[in-house]
Amino acid sequence: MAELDKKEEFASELLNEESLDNIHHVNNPVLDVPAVEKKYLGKATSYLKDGNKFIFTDGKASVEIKVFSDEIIRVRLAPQSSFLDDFSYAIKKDLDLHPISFVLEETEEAYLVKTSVVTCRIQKEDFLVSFENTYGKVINADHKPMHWEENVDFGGYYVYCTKRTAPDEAFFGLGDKSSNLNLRGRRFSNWNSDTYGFGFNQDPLYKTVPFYIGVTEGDAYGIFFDNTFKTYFDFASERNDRTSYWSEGGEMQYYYIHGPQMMEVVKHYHELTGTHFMPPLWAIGYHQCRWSYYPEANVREVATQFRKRQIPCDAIYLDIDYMDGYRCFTWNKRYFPDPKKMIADLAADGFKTVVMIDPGIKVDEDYWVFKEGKENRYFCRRGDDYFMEGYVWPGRCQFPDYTNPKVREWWGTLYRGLVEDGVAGVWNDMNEPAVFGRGTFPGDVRHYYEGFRGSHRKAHNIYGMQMVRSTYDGLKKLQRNKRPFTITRAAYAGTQRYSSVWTGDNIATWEHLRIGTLQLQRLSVSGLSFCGTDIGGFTGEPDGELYTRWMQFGVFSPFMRVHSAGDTRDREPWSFGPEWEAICKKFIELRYKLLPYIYSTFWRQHKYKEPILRPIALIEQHKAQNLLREEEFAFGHHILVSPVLHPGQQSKIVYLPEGNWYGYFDNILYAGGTEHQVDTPLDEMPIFIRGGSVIPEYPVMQYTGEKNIDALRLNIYYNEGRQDSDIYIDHGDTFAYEQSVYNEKHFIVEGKKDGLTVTQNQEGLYNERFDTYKIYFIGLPFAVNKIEVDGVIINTSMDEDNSPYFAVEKEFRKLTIE
Ligand code: MIG
Repeated sequence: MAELDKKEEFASELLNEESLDNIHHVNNPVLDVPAVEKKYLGKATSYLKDGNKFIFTDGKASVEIKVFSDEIIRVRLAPQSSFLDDFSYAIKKDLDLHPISFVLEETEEAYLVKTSVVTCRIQKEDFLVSFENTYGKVINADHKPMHWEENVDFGGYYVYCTKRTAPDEAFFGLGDKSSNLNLRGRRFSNWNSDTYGFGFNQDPLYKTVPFYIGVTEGDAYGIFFDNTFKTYFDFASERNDRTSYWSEGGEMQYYYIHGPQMMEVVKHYHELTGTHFMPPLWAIGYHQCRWSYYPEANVREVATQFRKRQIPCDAIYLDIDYMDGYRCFTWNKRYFPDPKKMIADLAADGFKTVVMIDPGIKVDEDYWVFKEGKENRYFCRRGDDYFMEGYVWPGRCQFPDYTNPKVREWWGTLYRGLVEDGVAGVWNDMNEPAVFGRGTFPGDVRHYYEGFRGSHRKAHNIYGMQMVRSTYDGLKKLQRNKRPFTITRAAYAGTQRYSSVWTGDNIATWEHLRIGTLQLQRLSVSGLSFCGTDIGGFTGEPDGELYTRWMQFGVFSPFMRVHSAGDTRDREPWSFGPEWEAICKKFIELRYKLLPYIYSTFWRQHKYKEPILRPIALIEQHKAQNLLREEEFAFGHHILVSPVLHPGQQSKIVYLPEGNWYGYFDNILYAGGTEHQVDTPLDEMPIFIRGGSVIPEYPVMQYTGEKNIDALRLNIYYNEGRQDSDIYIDHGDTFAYEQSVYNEKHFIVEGKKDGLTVTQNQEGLYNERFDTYKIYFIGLPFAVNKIEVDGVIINTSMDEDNSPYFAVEKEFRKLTIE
């Protein structure tokens, strides 16, 4: 088998190094297999219609075009005309997509599959597939016909698609890549890998999301190449005028997603792959992690310090050392003699406990998890039926086959003890899967793959996703329908339905802070919105300044957690001395003030499929320079930030999208659509609020739910013109929101030179505990004479800080101020 591994390695090296047109690795004598040539589709000669599918053939091979909706069209290729089973782990089960209208037209040269917004053209002569909008503008087109090559070693085909690339075309998405936002000019591969201390442009990393967005001449479209084998993407890197994607197996199967807005493309991608459920409110608070906090006294001390120093924190993590010899679902009783008591005490003090669970199960006949797994044949086996064994933290291990629903069910139940102990969330690591020494499983390992079966070559990239899916399902049952909190390192497209993600073992350097800002923006537009980096850097040691600047970025990371490797200096917010502590505290407090806004932004993600972090390109794709901007980004619709990425930086240039923006700290008004130079003192970062926004704010709390809100503060930023805002509130913990038990408030703010109106309407069945809003107006360009709420004139109130506000009943419909 070692030889086979080597061959595979060699083949992939060749794929990386050789010209795309010369990938005849099968002709290479070292690989010692017969020569096979690339085959291309011939002439499209006839077609069949079957519901919303059309099957075109050249006499030998077939291409299926399926209309999922007016904007989403899937293309599949079957070299011998027999399509593979139509099954995908990425696509959500309860797909609710229907085309409004579609027709097939045939001309002398082409077949045209038309929906109300896009035409898919299949050129008869050469079988080239292209997509054009209703004005006849070609948005995306094959450069060559789809092609393939027989895989003599494993069966099946290497499959290829090559598209034309416009001179101005820019590329976004692809999940977890540590490269510039615009991917043009680079080649990537997808093979989930444990990449400790990865670098800029290192590839592949931990996750696989074979979905990208192209933007040319202001028009955006998406391609989702739903193939779980090792896949490759070349964005005009090898040849300036073409973009290719290919795979080492499986089917050429991709979804074309019509824009023309990038935001629409991302939304449609979410229609296929789902969104993240509403996280429990505590999951978006501040989290403290370390490899590892132990023994118990150490965990308690960290918690005590947070409360003593009045730095908010909602969760503490236990990394692998809490286990007994790294056996999953056990406790090291020497370090944690009474975990239930410890967790209960922490909970009483407002801390949730999150624990790590890895896939490797120690081979140990006295360990019940191993015994159950062995007896029930739950562990993965090699091609010839021997167990898949490999070394990880516990020593010699076997690994559950999470692609089997029975195994997932079993794995889910294993969390019972931890849940009974009071554990609130689970962190799944090493699920690329990672194996010491050899990297991962050999290719011959077999997987059940939902009954469709396959080797590890096919299951590798979805292994981690299925693991965390099983964790999610198990927790959901055990916690009686409370919202689970899960986090995973490995992922495939669609993992957002089960988990949040973090970017793995980064490094405590300024460069890595910058890489993190790129990764999180990219993950967000690739469907994995609930994402974060190890704040401060996992390996290596930050100084106070880097740590603090990273904490500032952390406030605007959807997932906010400090984590670090154990052999490095302490990383608690107070570890760098009082000056840094004060700034970190201020920023963690800011996170807690913004919680209702952040929570509402998660709702916009869950319900309306809008990514949480939004690159400037996503906001304003029509301006060519914006396709290269990557330091500033929006956090939801109303806040724009630009993290400080250099030591000693005194000021930076920030581009603000069109509209008006207010500096968060000084309420200074900035005109959008242009760049501004702004100061960046250490205790501030550039944060801007969109004019016309309604931003809800909570008082600072030490943990979510610490205080009842008796009046909700709303900051309303004046703007001339109209702006919409939403606020989402529920009780923060169950799935009752699926039955409309929530409150969604819509505000419309309309400003004129001498007045402002705010209208509100609400939906949902949840009734919050508070009755009033405390409304603060920011940036009013006129002196207030009169404020009228639903026809009644009201007076100004003064708060403790002597700032004027208006106390308004939460049910108000219309407020005018002049
Ligand atoms: O081989 O559990 O990325 O967050 O602290 C290292 C120990 C295993 C890698 C994870 C990291 C975690 C560490 N893990």
